[in-house]
Amino acid sequence: MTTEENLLGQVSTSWSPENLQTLDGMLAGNPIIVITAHRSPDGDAVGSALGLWHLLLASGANAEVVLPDRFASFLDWMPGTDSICFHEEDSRRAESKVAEADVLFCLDFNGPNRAGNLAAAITSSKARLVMIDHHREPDDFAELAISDPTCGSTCELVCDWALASGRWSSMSLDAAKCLYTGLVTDTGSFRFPSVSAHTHAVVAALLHSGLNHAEVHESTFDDQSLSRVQLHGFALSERLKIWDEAGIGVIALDLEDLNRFHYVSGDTEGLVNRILGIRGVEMAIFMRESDPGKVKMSLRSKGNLDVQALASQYFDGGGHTNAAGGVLLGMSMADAQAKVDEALNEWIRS
Ligand SMILES: [Mn+2]
Repeated sequence: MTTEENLLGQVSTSWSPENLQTLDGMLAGNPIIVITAHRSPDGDAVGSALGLWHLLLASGANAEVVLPDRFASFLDWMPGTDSICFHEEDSRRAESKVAEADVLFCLDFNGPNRAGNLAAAITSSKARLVMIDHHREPDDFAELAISDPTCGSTCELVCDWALASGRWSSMSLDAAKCLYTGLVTDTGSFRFPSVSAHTHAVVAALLHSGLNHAEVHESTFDDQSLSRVQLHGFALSERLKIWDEAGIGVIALDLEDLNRFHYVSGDTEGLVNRILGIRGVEMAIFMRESDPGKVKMSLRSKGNLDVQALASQYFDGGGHTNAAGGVLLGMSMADAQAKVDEALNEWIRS
């Protein structure tokens, strides 16, 4: 038995024989395929989109990747990024591609509103929609919805599809690199509870296909600018507030802080996990003023502490039990911090 065959019994149950058959039917007859992912695409969004794209191209499909906006530069190395059409750079072209698609893959998001400015094009597209995602509480918008909130990454679900549909032989080195990137970034380098034996088995299968995982890790994590590293140092030493009793750590960076360290998109990635790494901290919150009057939030937690519930109740957000995001609109950083203090006090009391 090959490694791939050994894995087949463990693929996400979302890939039922019926779902596999439905997707096979959708892909028959050389349709125009467009692959998209959520706005502010992260490693899993870009990785799953490009990974699926490479897999489909290898079997001769007519496929393109269209994303709402750019991703952080630490993902620029991924094979295929030059071919992506970005809505924020050419909205007309992006919208017409989505409109003319026969099959539209929606990866790593579970409702059109998560696709930013592409949302309207997705909703009005004549394409048959396929959602592949692992966030909780999906909207009912896709003809075929593969939703597995127990799975650590969308890339794992795409790997499962390659295994279960018999397309693993199309797994090129480029596809493997992209999919591994999502597997490693969305699991905090395989540390979150969502990581399973199957996750590691999928990685083993990628390694059997020739993947150099160390190279992916270096390209993704060991290529940071000095100013980014210094921004992290500043944030941790000057902007971290610890709620000792509650085991909560909060970092807030305003535009002035960010400008001082020549902030570019992606520079604060990972900072929230540094907070969570502090002894006694069970919940980490990172706040960043992205525009005047707009504060973006990242939340992380240990164990069963549910930051998704906190984010959806107070910060107009959502995500997973241990990793969530949110946003506060129409307030200064000082107001946003007051709002967070108030929410946390209420949360602790409840
Ligand atoms: Mn994801």
